[in-house]
Amino acid sequence: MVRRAEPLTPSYVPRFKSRLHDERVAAWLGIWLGVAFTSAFVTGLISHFMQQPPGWLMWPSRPVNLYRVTQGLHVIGGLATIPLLLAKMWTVYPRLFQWPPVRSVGHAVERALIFVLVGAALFQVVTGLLNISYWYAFPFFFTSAHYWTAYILVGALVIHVVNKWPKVHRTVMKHPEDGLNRRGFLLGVAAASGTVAVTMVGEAFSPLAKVALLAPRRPGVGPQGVPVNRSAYAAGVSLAAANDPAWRLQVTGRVQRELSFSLEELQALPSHSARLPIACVEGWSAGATWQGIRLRDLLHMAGVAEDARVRLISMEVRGIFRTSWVSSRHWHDPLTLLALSVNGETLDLDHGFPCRLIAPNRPGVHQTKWVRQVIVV
Ligand code: HEM
Ligand SMILES: Nc1nc2c(c(=O)[nH]1)N[C@H]1C(S)=C(S)[C@@H](COP(=O)(O)O)O[C@H]1N2
Ligand SMILES: [Mo]
Repeated sequence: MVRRAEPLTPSYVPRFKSRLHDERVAAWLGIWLGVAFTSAFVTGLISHFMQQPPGWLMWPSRPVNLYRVTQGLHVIGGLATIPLLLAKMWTVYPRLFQWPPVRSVGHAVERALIFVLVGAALFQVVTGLLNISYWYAFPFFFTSAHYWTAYILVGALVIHVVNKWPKVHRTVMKHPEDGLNRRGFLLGVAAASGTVAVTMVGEAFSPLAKVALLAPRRPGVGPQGVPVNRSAYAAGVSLAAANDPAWRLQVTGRVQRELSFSLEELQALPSHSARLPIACVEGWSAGATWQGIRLRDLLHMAGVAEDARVRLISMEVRGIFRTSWVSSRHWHDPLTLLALSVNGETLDLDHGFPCRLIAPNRPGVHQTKWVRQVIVV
């Protein structure tokens, strides 16, 4: 093949001799990152649409662990992507000094999009990492910024993949043999990524909880063996208020008869148990055995339409988690409980005493604690 002569490069443009800055390493890292970002996008959208379902969409309540798996994959997979992203940036950074910087309008656009791609990728992992570390250092609302940047990232990624596909095809698909130091570098990056994954995955997969050194929450660690996300103190719910003899659980709204129960009356109702996880949007999850009243039993006692939606209200006065919606699919599920106890003990105040929702395949933010009112709509 005849190559055009490279244009003369000015002397201030540095030269990079390492073979690790080559196309082949960049292509392999690119493939891995493409898979990782696609998985983050899909699982991220699942999380978004579980929390804000459009009118036509009703999530199934089974399998019970679905959200636990998708959100665990999102957060733990996302963190394992960081070493890949850093390695990729290091491999290709000599291109910043490429001469001439642009060859055509098309090339200029292509390069500009790479800056968008890198910026969006860094933004996603940095905001995600800060969010799960409870370090709200950014002045914007995490969820919206992270959500919209996902589309920018994926848009730029698709264009980038289309542009680079011939190169990937040439360097990766057609050359099965490889140099040792390239392979060693890629193995090292994969090992770094694997280490992050292994030291995180125990936050969702309890057999590995002991090695979850990087995880902010761990199954088994917390009152009654279940981690607590926001304590009663932080939510402004006092033991005195929860223990108040005047406390009632109310079932109101579009019902045939309004109901009101004291704690003793609730305890006297038929009780059921369910083995279900709390699966936090932050990626950690923990299974527990819950005991309490089926929400559907309460709603049938009150007399409601089969397709009614239900809104739960917490004793918590402020805070975005003080209410949540329960779809008809979810309240019909026999595993959906207003739990009074967990792992054989009366709920700890931090787990929502006197009464909290626990339902299958539902983000933790919607497992409302300290429920005091069930409103049928
Ligand atoms: C270190 C990497 C990452 C971490 C730790 C992380 C963390 C999180 C967390 C904690 C949430 C839940 C937000 C909430 O509902 O309150 C979330 C949602 C989401 N993430 Fe990520 N993320 C990471 C990377 C990514 C990447 C690379 C993408 C895009 C390809 C992405 C796209 C999304 C989307 C679309 C949502 C849904 C936002 C919503 O509910 O509106 N994330 N992420
Ligand atoms: N009223 C109320 N309910 C709440 C919360 C809250 O802050 N207030 N936190 C939610 C979140 S984010 C999670 S992950 C689960 C955690 O439940 P746990 O603290 O019992 O593990 O409760 C949910 N229910
Ligand atoms: Mo959560």
